[in-house]
Amino acid sequence: MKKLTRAATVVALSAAALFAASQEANASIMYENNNYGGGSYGADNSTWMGSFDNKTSSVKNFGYYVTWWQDVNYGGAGFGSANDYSALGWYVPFLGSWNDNISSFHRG
Ligand SMILES: [Ca+2]
Repeated sequence: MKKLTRAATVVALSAAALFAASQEANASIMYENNNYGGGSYGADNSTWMGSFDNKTSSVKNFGYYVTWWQDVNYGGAGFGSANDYSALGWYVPFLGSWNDNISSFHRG
């Protein structure tokens, strides 16, 4: 019984490690609220974010340089950075607010 418990713990830890690795492998994780709150959407690249279109309010990049676009398929105004932004409406003060405006993005 003790052996089984230990095996189950190892499996659970491995699953957690894999999940963490897959999250960090994303170029960007977008959050629907400021300060990385609410629902999230993560990917290296996305030409269209589906139901997350125009919902991003904060973003983490894990050190990757990422370019965001205000329209789908990398269209409209673009902005690139490797920084994290806890409130896009405040920290990217050009071409209007980027809060609730990102429609596509790609690494690089
Ligand atoms: Ca948009």
